[in-house]
Amino acid sequence: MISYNRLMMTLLLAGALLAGKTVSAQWTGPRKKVEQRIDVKYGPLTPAHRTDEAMERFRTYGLGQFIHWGLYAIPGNEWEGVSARKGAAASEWIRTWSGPTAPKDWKNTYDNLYKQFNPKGFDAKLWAKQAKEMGAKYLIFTTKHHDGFALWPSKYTGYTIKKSPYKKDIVKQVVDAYTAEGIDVFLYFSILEWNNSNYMGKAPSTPEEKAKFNKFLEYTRNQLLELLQNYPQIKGFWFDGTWDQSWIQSYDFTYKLEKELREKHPGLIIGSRFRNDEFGKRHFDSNGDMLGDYEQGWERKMPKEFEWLEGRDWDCVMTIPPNGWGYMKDWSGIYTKTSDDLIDMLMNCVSMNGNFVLNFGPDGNGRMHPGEDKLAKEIGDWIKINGEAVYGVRHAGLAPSKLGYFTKKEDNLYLTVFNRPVNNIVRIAVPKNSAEVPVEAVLLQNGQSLALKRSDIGLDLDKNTYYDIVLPATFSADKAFVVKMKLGRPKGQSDQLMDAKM
Ligand code: FHN
Repeated sequence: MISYNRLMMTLLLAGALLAGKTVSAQWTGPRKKVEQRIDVKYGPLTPAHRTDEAMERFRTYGLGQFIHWGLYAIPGNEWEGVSARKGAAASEWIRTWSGPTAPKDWKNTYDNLYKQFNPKGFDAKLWAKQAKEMGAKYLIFTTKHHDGFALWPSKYTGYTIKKSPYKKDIVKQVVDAYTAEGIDVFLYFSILEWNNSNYMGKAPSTPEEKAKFNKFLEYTRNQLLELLQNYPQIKGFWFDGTWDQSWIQSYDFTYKLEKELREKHPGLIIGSRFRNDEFGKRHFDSNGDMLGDYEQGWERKMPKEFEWLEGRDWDCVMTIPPNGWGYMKDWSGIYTKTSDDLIDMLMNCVSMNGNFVLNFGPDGNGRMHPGEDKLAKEIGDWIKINGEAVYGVRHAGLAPSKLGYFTKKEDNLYLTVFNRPVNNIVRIAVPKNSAEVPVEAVLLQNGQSLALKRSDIGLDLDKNTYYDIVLPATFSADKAFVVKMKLGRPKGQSDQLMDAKM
C-alpha cells in the first residue's frame, strides 16, 4: 500500500511537473532538513562518504582543469565579425543564438561546422604539460557538449570527429597525454543533445515519442559503455544536461545505468548531476541523501559556510570570463578573473574540503587563449611555492579568518594570507579549550621563522585565545602568501579572567 507521505510527495511532484517546473536542488544556503524520511526506491547507489582509494585520491586533488572544446571553438562566440554576446547564453551555447544579431540560417551553419574542424595546432601533450605546470591534478574534458558532436569516433552516431577533416580521436589523445603526466582524467558528457532527432526535452507521452526516446536512452548507454571500454584509465564521468523532464522521468533506466557503469568500472566517480529519484529530486533524493559521490552543483559559486556542506565531497567549476566555457575570441569589455581572484577561490574551496576546477576553452585550432596561458603560468608559479597548503589538506576546524583561508595537514596549519594586516600581526584565534595550538610559525615560501606569542586579550565572554605571528616589516609580497604553523600542546593555561557582571 502506498504511504501517506509517498502519496503527498507524488502529488507535489505531479503538481510541479504539470506547472512545468523542474524540482531543483538548493545551493544557496544550508540544506533544509527533511522532516520525515520516506520510502525512496531510486536513491543513492554508493555510501554518502566513500572511503575507497579513488575517492580518497579525489579528496587530495585541490586543483583541477576543465576543458570545453568542440565545434563552438570555431566561431569563438562571434560569426563574421558579429558578436553573439546577448544573443546566446554562453560561447558554447552559440548554436542557440537568436534575436536580431543572429546570422541567417544559423543552426544549419553551426551543424555543418564539423566539415571545417581541423585543429592543426592541437597537441594534447602541450595541454597536459601546461596543466601539470599549473598544478592541476585532474582534468574534466568534454567528450561531447549539448550540440552532440562527439570528439571520439563513436560507433553510435555519424556526428563525430571521424567525419571532420581532422579525423583523429581527440579524446584518446587527451586521455593518454594527461594520464602520462600523472593527471587523472574525468570525462564530461552532456546527456541532452540539441540536434538528435530522438532527443526531446519534455517527457515522452505518445507511444511514438516513447519509442524514440527509448532509442535515445539506449544510444546514451552505448556511448557511455563505449567510453569506458575505449578509455579504461578514466577515473570518472562529469555529467551535464540532465535537467530535462525526459531524463528526469527515466529514473528507472538511469538507476540501472549508473549501477551498470559502476560494475563495469570499479572505483568510478560520478557526481550528483547524473540522475534523480522517482519523485524528480535531482542531486539529493527526497530524503536529502546525495545521489552520487560528490556535490556537483557548485558551478560558478561556492558555499559561504563550511557547515552548509555537512561533510560531503564537492567540486567548484569556474569560468575565467563571467560566464562562457567554450572559446571566446574577444575578452574585451568583460571582466576576466585574475590569478589573484582564482587563487583566492582555490584556497576558499580547499579550506572547505572542495576541489577547484578552472575552465579553459581552446580555440578552433587547438590553442589556449593567450589570457588562459598567462593565468595558467601565474597560478603555476604560485602553486610551486605554496602547493603544500593546497594539496591533500583538510578543513582546519577553526573559525574563518578575515586575513585569508586556513588549511590543515596532520600537525601543520596553514593560513594563506590575502589581506595583510597593516600592523604586520597575523592573529590566529584558537578556542580556549583546544588541545593543539600554533607553537611555531614560518613563511612557507622561504622557511623564514616568524615570531609567535600567545595574546590573552581578555575580551569579555571570549571563547578564544590568540596567537600573534609577526611578519617582518621587510617582507614584501605582491601575491597571497602562506604562514605555516606547527601545532602542538598549549604551553600553560590561558588566563582565567572573570566575565563582566552586567
Ligand atoms: O550548459 C552547460 C554549460 O554550457 C557548461 O558546460 C557548464 C559547465 O558546468 N554546464 C552547463 C550549465 O550548467
